[in-house]
Amino acid sequence: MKISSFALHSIAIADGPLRSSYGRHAPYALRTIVELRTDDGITGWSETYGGEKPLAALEALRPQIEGMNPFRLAELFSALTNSVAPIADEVRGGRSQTYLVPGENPLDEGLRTFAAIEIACLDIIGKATQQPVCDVIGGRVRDAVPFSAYLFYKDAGGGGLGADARDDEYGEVLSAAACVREARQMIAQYGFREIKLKGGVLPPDVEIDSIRALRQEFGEAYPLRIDPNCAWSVETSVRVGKALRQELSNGGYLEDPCPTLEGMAEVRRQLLEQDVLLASNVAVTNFADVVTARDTEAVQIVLSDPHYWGGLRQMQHLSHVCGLLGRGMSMHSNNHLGLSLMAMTHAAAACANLTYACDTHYPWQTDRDEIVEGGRIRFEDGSVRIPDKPGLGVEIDRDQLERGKERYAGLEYRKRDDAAEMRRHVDPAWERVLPRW
Ligand code: GKR
Ligand code: MG
Repeated sequence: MKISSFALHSIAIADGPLRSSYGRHAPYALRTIVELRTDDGITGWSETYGGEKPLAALEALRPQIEGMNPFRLAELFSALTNSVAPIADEVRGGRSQTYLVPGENPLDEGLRTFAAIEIACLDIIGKATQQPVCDVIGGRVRDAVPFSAYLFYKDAGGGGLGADARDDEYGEVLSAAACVREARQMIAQYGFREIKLKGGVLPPDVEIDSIRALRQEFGEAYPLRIDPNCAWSVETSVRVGKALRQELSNGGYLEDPCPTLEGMAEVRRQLLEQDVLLASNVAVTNFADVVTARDTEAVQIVLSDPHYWGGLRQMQHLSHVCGLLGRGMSMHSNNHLGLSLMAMTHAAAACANLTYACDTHYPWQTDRDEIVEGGRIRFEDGSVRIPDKPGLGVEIDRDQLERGKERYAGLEYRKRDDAAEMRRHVDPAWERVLPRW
């Protein structure tokens, strides 16, 4: 079997004005859809980061992909991941995503690019062997994968522009009370059983109030996590950790409270008595970081993500390494459609050491943008079930794909820039300062 055609589709999907320490989301998020077709007529799909850079990295692989046997992935993996292009000192020093959004870290560019190809090849292999992807990679350990309610502070607005503007399902969310309302709505619709709040937006005391209000509303049956994406100093992180000691225990955690693994290690040392667990997708982005996280006890829970850890099989290795090193494992997300959701679901289904519900931005996207046939993926009690179908278990609606491409063509930007959005709409002098508090 050979790959006979390789197509890349750049799309834009409406996104609300969600806030984080990076700034504010633009009216559209960018994604790239990879389409591989084999000489015997099987099509495999995947979804990854959007915009010019990820597109160019994938396009550069065309000579290797065309004619490749989709079952033989090891050579491509080595070619893309065994050498790292020269990296600026400030990035190398951190080996992390502190100042960059996931999808932009030059250290894992090869892994991201490989992942997009691997996932589409696994879709082909599943369709060729009539097996779901999670069973192709060694077999599922669960039939359904739990996700968490991913709450964001946000300005009013539902995303999209002009005639394409979307309804604002959740309204403005800039207080503890609004946060509870958002959670109620999201949980009623999807049935999530764990809650994550994206913090680092409002002064820490307001965010402490939000977590307390969520605990009061939902009780201990709903574990809570908060992720300020490095917006706090070590001192503030320790203060918040102490204040939220009870709320963040019993299956919850404090995610990337401050910059760097060294900072996290100090936070954990000072919170030892409170036993607040620390999680990371910013300071821990590769296997070497996991070892340092264990040696220094900086991080107890690693956030995986097939999109930048190198695909589904690397996620399984990570799950094994986390088990060996006594780390828990959860999953990170960025804005995505159903194709990514299914890749995340298959990956998580085949990871024995996944110990927490996965993150997903899926509730922030709408039916109008979904490109999988049949519309939005359904959640049952906060979980996505592995479909009884080969491959990833979804097909692509080509009309919807075309609409996504038209939206992308009409946009002026080709890269995520949350700081620029913040300056445009909230504060003309806004800069990303870490730590801010
Ligand atoms: O969507 O603004 C966002 C998030 O802040 C996202 O970019 C992060 O990558 O969800 C992510 C996280 O957990 O850090
Ligand atoms: Mg995070």
